[in-house]
Amino acid sequence: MASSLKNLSDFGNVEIPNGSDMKIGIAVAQWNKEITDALLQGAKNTLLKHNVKEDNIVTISVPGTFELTLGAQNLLEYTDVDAVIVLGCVIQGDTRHFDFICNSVTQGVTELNVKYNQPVIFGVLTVNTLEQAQERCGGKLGNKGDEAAVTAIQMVAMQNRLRDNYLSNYPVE
Ligand code: DLZ
Repeated sequence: MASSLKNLSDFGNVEIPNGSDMKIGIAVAQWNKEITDALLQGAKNTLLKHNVKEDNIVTISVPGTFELTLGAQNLLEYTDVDAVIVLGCVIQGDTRHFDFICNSVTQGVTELNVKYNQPVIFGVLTVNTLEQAQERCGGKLGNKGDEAAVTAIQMVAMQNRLRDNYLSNYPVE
């Protein structure tokens, strides 16, 4: 589970699909803004690198990671995005806030995937220290925003492939 050996921006030899026809929503939390701004930059750069058009990236901002679930739901409900990426950073403190926020957003995002049958990608750093976050938003362990962007493209491509194959085998009369 630990990512100490994994660089979040290194996808090895995996072939990444072309995102030129994809529309991607991003909900980004304002808490720990220095970190989430860097996650957003990484995600956007990676989407653009894989040919997602700038106009097809819809970004909204929410106060904290707890609000990411509703932000993502609103993107799915009121826009025509193919997938949503949620970006946040929760840093362990002295109280139990960390656990409640992490549990809430993981459960919320999981439920949205199933409820909407659309990819909602988990780009939230859940770390013990600010230094660990800095390492994962463009530092020595890469950028979780990059990983989330590639995952979004892969999941949209997977869904498109299934739909296309199904329709070519079972055309609508
Ligand atoms: C309150 C709070 C705390 C203590 N820590 C964080 C954090 O590390 N990362 C984050 O994204 N948000 C934090 N928040 C704010 C909550 O996510 C939420 O915005 C508030 O509880 C209001 O619902």
